[in-house]
Amino acid sequence: MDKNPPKIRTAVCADERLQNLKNTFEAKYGESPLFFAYAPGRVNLIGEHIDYCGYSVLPMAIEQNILAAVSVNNSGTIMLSNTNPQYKDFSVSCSEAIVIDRENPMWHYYFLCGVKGIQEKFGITQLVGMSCVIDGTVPPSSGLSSSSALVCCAGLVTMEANQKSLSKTELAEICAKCERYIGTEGGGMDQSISFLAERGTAKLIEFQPLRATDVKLPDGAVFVISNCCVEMNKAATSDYNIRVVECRIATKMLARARRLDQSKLFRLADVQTELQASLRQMMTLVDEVLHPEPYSRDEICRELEITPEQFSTELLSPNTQHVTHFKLHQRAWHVYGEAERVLQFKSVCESQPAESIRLLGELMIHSHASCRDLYECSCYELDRLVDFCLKAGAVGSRLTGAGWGGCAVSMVPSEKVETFLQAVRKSYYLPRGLAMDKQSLFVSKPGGGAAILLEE
Ligand code: ADP
Ligand code: NG1
Repeated sequence: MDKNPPKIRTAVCADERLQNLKNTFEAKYGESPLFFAYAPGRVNLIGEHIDYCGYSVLPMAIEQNILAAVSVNNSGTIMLSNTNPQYKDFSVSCSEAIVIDRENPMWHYYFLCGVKGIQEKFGITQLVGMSCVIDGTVPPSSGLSSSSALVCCAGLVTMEANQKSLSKTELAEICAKCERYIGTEGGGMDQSISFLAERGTAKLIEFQPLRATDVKLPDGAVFVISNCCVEMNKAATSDYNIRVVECRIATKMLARARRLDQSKLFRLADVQTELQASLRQMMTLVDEVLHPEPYSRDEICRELEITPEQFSTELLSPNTQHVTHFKLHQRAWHVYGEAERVLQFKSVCESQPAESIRLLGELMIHSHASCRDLYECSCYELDRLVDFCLKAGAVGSRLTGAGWGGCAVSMVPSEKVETFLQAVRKSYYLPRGLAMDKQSLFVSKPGGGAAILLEE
């Protein structure tokens, strides 16, 4: 396979959105931008809530992205503005330490996460001043990774403005780490696909070491994204981190039951690696060791032989200190089952049997059921939407991204797309009076990864 990976720097192409952004930039700062940069959102086809457990996921980039126009200035200040008036102007001195307020996850803090990531990577004491205008088309808080697209775009912009150079893999790793400053203990899928995506192909993303492998999707079907229009902001709520914590505790409980050194194991994948077991065997182990009733703090402390203080400081995160009960069996069962479905999905795409589309659809349906019933990361509207998508002709449909709202991704035979879109409009959007624009119901093809655009 002789394939040249796309370059991170490319020439600017004339484009209406870029021109509008350039005009906004000039009106705001009285000068032209030096360069543009963008980072895409993503849709995860399968593999939900398993990246932070160490398991591979299978996303593709979408066309919607975060685009920035940037110039370097001598003001010693980072100035941020946004084409969406909902996101207010912000500026910060380059000589101040970057502080990210987790209690109040405003838009500019996501940008500052990216700045901080690059600053730390290179130990930069004085960042250059930058003037930026941001324009985003990824629907926010909808499971399509608008936040990571913003963090990745900010990381890329900061690297370029400070005349540093990094590979896409390094950028992905830095941005996965620095987005956690906002408080969400994410697993790295979003930043990885935002940088490593290539037009025309979905990717299997593996972690430690980070790798992205092409996955050829079958001909004859397309992926349609539909937004249930319930927004869920991860950083402003604790649901996401509660799941991360439950998986961490389940890891320790399984490790202890098999006499492994629990202090060294943090992710469910670590236990599997130590035991050299199959995913099926791990599910049997979950059944043997964990009970389905929620665990209290006392019970966990007793089983793990740790003090309540150790429990709070070593296992919980700042925004999960209030949680009293933890569902360990359900969460671990979902993770191992979903990890297996990712491998099956990839294997069907590789071997492309006659029944590929039906098989992939079934995996998506099982994935959604597991997210809904075991991981409890769906919501009423999203479940309704998934049901309507299946009734409208999708062979598979499931929530995508963190969940608790946001988008579903459906696999639809190509010849049924038009009737599918009509039926979903009629059954979900019209009765609820919801807008049906490019943000809420659209066909998505695998898009390319983040890039810096320079004028020739
Ligand atoms: P997602 O699932 O889309 O990543 P999150 O709730 O994690 O959702 O992040 C959404 C947050 O990202 C928004 O509340 C906002 O702070 C930021 N964000 C998203 N899109 C933009 C944008 N176009 N401009 C500025 N900030 C944005
Ligand atoms: P979104 O959908 O962007 O909120 C989140 C995490 C991912 C992954 C998915 C669930 C971040 C930045 N992203 O994605 O790492 O765990 O949920 O599969 O935390």
